[in-house]
Amino acid sequence: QGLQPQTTCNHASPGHPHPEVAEPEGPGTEVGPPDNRQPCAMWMEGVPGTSGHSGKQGRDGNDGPRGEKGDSGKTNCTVLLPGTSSKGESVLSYRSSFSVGLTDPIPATNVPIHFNKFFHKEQHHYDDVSGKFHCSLLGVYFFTYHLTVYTKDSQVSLFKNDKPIMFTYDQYHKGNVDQSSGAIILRLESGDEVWLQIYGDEEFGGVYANNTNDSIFSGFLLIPDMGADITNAIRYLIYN
Ligand SMILES: [Ca+2]
Repeated sequence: QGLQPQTTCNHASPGHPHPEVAEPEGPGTEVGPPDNRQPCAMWMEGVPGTSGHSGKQGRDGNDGPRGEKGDSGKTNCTVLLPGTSSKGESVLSYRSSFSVGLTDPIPATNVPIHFNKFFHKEQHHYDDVSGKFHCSLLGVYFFTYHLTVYTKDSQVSLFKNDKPIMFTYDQYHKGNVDQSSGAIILRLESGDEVWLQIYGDEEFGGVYANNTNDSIFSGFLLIPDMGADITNAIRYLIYN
């Protein structure tokens, strides 16, 4: 009595290797309902199914571990140059320019003309005490002047370090107001000085100025030579 051993395969074809399977013991034997499934039909693999659709994109992952602390950044370089003003100009402020004038005629000859009217003197490289432009930044400079001449002739020279570089002569004509002008490009080293002065006796001192007639001397750094001055600045810092 009871359930007989179940077979896993109802196939009864000849040669089927199920020797251990026992035959039913006759009528009345309770056997389960016939199972028509044939999991091992013909002993051949089935055709693979088609691939499924791609799944939805997953959510973002969790944050990763904290990274190691980085190195400190370098400090911005602001090297102070020797010979610069007390305001402490740095190589990053590479500027030099001035424009000065006169309020009155110049009586003195053979000495620097002291310009006493200031249109622009931001860096104070024009020294109103000596009347000379003082070069603090190595480079190529442009200088220009426009002078009013009145009552007598004018002969003016532009000096560089006690040597006249160029001359401008105006012959005054009675009853007129003349002008005399000049311009020059010079390469200057740090410490060089440039100025204007009457060249000759009083008879050449016709440089004039009043409320409506200006005499002006201007200059500016045209091409800074930054490489050499940076080298000088570093040398200055090392040996001072
Ligand atoms: Ca003239």
